[in-house]
Amino acid sequence: MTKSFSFTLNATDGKARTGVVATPRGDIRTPAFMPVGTAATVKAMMPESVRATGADILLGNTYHLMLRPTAERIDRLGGLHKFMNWDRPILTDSGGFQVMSLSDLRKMSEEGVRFKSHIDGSEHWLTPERSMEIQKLLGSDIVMCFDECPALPADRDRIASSMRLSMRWADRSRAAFGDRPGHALFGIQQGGLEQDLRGESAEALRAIGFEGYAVGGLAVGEGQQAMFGVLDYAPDMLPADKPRYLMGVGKPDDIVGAVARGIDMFDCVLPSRSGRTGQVFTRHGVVNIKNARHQDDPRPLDEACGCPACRNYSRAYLHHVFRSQEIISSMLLTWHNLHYYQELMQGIRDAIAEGRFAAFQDAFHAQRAEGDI
Ligand code: PRF
Ligand code: ZN
Repeated sequence: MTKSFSFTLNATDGKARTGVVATPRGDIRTPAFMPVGTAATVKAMMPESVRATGADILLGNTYHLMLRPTAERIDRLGGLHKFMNWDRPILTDSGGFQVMSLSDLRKMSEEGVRFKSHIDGSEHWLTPERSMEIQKLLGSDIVMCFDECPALPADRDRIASSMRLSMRWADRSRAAFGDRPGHALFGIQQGGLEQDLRGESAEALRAIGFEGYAVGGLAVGEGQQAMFGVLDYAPDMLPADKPRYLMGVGKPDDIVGAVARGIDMFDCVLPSRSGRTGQVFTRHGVVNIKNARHQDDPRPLDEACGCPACRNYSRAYLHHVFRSQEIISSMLLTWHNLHYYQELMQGIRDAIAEGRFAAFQDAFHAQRAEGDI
């Protein structure tokens, strides 16, 4: 018998929750942070290194993989897990959001979206049905509905009609996904910053029924205050017994604030991308390794961090290899950043389990207020 997909809540503290999403490929401890492996790699990291940072699950992208090397090729080669040498769970985004942000010459209709590849200008179609087919060919464990996410600010009519289109696409995604034991389909709530539209969207998704629910359409230019304003009510509109995933978020303080409002899963390019641009996350805030103040500094990036960059190298060395554009710079800084994020998530999970999440939040903000010394 195939092991099934399930979500178990172990503890709550205020609105914050900790639990486990169980899948046939392994457990995902929540609140969870998913490193982004867009093109079948978490850039600058071996999969075993990503695992060593504490990641339980990676995110992959329909949009990028359908264009190169194509979903059919990955399927012929045994699926995405084998292709990229990651045997734990993979969540794939459905492509709609990336088409909007990356492709050229998009044409939207009820049926789906036609677009030109940002790589070679070739023409492609994505529909809810094709997105489900691609995510199946990839072998994704958690499949996302095909949706549309308008950039903010947008007027209310545009937000409403886009949300309603996404809900019709959610219905088509559910039908096309079919019956796949051990695999999950997540719905995506839209509705911008409008409480009633968020409610209408949640209602539509609950009527269809999903294994998990994402809050989409945030972190698209509205700012943290407005995002938290929506998160004050949006997670409560989604079923309490299913995982809730905030897509594309975020900075460490976004994550802490979203967990406090009832979110269980996150993904963001920030730790990996910043690793390649010299931005380093520490418990005292962001450090830019490019800064000349590091060039003679024999201390590690973060005394308290157990990652290879902090255990084995000085700030002076990390500064030097960054300035010299050496490949090891991206490797070490990405490792550190992913390690920082996973330690943050572990700290969050422990605090919720022990009923001290409010104190954890206070300590988190106090340490950052000290600044890097
Ligand atoms: N929809 C999808 N992917 C996403 C988003 C969305 O709204 C966001 C919004 N932050 C990031 N990634 N499908
Ligand atoms: Zn480190």
